Amino acid sequence: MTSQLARVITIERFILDQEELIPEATGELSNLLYDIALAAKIINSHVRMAGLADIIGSAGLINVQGEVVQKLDEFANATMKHALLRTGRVCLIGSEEDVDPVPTPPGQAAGKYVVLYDPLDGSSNIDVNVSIGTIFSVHKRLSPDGGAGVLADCLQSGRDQVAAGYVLYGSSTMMVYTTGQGVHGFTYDPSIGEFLLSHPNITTPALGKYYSVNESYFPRWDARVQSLMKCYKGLDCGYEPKTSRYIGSLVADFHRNLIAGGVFCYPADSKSPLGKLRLLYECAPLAMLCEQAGGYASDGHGPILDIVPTELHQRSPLFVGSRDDVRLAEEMLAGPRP
Ligand code: P6P
Repeated sequence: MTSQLARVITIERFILDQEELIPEATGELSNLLYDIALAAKIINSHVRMAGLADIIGSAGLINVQGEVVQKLDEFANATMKHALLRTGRVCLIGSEEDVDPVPTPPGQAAGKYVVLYDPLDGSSNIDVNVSIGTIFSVHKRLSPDGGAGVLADCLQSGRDQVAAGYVLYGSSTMMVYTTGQGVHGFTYDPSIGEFLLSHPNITTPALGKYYSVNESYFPRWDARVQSLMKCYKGLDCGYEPKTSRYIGSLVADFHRNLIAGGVFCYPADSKSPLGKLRLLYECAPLAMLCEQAGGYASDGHGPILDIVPTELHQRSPLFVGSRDDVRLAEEMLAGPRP
């Protein structure tokens, strides 16, 4: 039994081991990651109950006031805020669910970190029981220590993130994160309420087997994007054909491609000139994770991580995943219009 226990590494233990590798670490980032892991456990418990809410509620088995019937993405947003804004580690959060950044409450100590997140991406998939996810990005504040943070603290390039990660509420619940020392995945064991190390040092193949895109937008794409997708299918350019896999839930599509190799594309199109996905709390954190795993993330012309944002909710086209597959996208989009 002892040997088995010795092999079980909780996310808390792993974060602490990682912290010990950095002499100047104060432990604040470690505690911030614990806070996010706790929020993930709470969100997970409600996501797992979502399908039963009406049944449980109508049976009067639990009080359906407040949380259970509250929209899950609003609940996830409230849970992340509660986990982050009262700890003294964070001075500001930016959420997909809030128009403006949310500072620490008056009288509450403001810390040195800023957290940007999508609390429950793909929440429209909940009703059909498709995997969904939470995505987060962590920066150090630029404004002077002490008071609450300001918008400028959010508008930093992805290259300056100190941590990034996601929680995937899938067939199992996983938390995957990086602090710049590789990408590590943890699977939730509900029997003990812990995230356990299951995927240390994730790396993604240079050439992937999958391509992920919403093919129904083909008529809206620039001709060069149309040509790129034909290449991924193995048509017209001698490229090894890929298998199409598109769940329509960003974290689920990204995670499959990260592990198995592949490229996820959300190009600009005639209706969405900057695509649909948000730079600060979707594209940038996934770009950091992907590059840490040996992949690459581009807006079609250059690294996602080099884009300096000007707005909290700005969008960006996204090509992310296996390095060579994303580089092909840049080559094809740089070429002359066919
Ligand atoms: P489309 C879900 O609504 C989401 O934000 C991402 O999770 C997903 O990758 C994308 O939108 C799907 O968008 O236009 O293909 O439905």
